[in-house]
Amino acid sequence: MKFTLETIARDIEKGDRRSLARAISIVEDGGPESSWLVRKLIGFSGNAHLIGITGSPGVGKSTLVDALISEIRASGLKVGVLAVDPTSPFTGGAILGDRIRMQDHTMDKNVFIRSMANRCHAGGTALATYDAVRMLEAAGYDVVIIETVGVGQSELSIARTADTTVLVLMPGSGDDIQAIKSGIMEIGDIFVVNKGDLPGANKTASEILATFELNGQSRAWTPPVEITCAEENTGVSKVWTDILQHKSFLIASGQLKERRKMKVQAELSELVADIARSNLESSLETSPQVQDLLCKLLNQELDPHSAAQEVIKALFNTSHALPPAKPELFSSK
Ligand SMILES: Nc1nc2c(ncn2[C@@H]2O[C@H](COP(=O)(O)OP(=O)(O)OP(=O)(O)O)[C@@H](O)[C@H]2O)c(=O)[nH]1
Ligand SMILES: [Mg+2]
Repeated sequence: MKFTLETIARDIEKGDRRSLARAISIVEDGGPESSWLVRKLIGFSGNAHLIGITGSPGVGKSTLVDALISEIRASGLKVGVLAVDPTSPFTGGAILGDRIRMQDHTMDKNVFIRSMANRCHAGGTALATYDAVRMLEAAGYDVVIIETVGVGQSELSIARTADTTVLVLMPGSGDDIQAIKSGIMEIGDIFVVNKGDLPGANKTASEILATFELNGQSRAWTPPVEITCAEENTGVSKVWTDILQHKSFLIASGQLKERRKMKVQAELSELVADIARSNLESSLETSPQVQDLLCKLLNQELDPHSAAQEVIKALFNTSHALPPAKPELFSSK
C-alpha cells in the first residue's frame, strides 16, 4: 500500500494513530524521509511534558508506567509512551513484556505505546527518540513518557530528553545507591522505591535521602522520594502529583527553558557528530583529499593530529546536502 509523506503528516495532525505509527518507524530509520517529516511538523512540537522513567533492569519501570498511564488518563490528558532500550540486543522478551503489561490501555485511543528499536550506535537511539517525541507532540499527546533501562551513557543522553526524570529503584538496590553517591546517577528529579511490598523499602528510601545530605548542596528543588507498589497501584498517584509539582516548579523557576536549551544543544551536537561521522566514513573511501592525507600519514609525512584538523576543515566546509525525500511516492513498510 502506498502512502505519501504529505498524507502521513496531514493525518498525524488529526491524531491518526496509524499515521503516527508509520511516522515513528520513519524517524527510527532516519534518512531524508525522516528529515522531511520533522521539518514539516516542527511547528506542532514542543508542547508535551516529557517524563523520563529510568532505572536498573527489573525494578518495575514498565509496571509503574502502566499504573501512571491510568493516573494521567484520569486527569483527562493524552499520553504517549516510548519504551527505549539502546544497550541490549536481548530485550525482545522484556519489550514484549512491556506490551503485554500495558495491554489494559490498548483500547484507549488516547494512549499510544511504542517500543523503540535498538539502533546501531548510541547517538542513533537518542536522535530517533527526540524525533519520535515530536511525532507524538504533533499528534496532540500532552504527556510523553520515555522508559529507558539502566544508567549508562546512552541512557543518560535519553534521560536528558526529558523535562522530569523519575529514577526507579527497589529495596536492596545497593549498587544504584552507590551510583547515586558517586554522582553517576544525579539525574533524578523524583526518586521511586518500587516493590514497597518487599522488605527494606524504607531503608532504601532513607539511603537515598542520606545521599542528598551527603551531596550537601541546597537545591531549589529537593527530589521527593516515594515508596510505591506499582503492581498493586499503591503510591502511584503521589508520583503523578510529584511530576505535576515538578512541572510547575520548572515553569516558575525558568528551568524549563534552560533544560530545553540544553536539550536542543545536546541534540544539535549529536546530529552534527552523526553527520560528520557519516561524511567522514564516505570520504575515507571517496575523497581524493582524504586519500592524499592517508597517504601522507602512511609515509610519516604528516602527523595524525594535523591530518585530523585538515579533515575537519574539509568536512565542515562542504555542506551536507540531504538527498531529496520522496514525498509523493513513499511506500510504507
Ligand atoms: N513485588 C513486586 N513486584 C513488582 C512490583 N512492580 C513490578 N513488579 C514485578 O517486577 C518484575 C519486573 O517488572 P517490570 O515492570 O517489567 O520492570 P522493568 O523495570 O520495566 O524491567 P525492564 O524493562 O526489563 O528493565 C515483574 O515480574 C513485575 O511483576 C511491585 O510493586 N512489587
Ligand atoms: Mg520495562
